[in-house]
Amino acid sequence: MRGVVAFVIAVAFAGAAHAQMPMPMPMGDMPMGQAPAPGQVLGPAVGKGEVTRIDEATGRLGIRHEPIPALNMATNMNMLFRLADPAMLTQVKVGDQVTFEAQREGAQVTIIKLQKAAP
Ligand SMILES: [Cu+2]
Repeated sequence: MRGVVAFVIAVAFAGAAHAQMPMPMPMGDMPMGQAPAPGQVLGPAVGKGEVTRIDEATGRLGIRHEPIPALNMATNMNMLFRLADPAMLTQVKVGDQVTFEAQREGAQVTIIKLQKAAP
């Protein structure tokens, strides 16, 4: 397994070097912006955006959201959020406009309140 992982990383770096471009930022556990210091929690803060993904396997919700400076996310981005309550996954569908409250601890951003935006 280690060998496979090393191989995949080597190929990814080779590809990036060849293209003379940085590796693309993976969606999910690595939201852009500086993470708070260990143990420090940012927020909760209000955000809004559009649901892009319902990930039942991991219990996460993909949202393309507007900037949330209080959570060190200063640009629009499409990312996966943890959910304080897994039942939130069943309350929305892809394409819904939502508002939410989220807090950030390290790289993890967790939605603690989720609401469909008024049409
Ligand atoms: Cu974000």
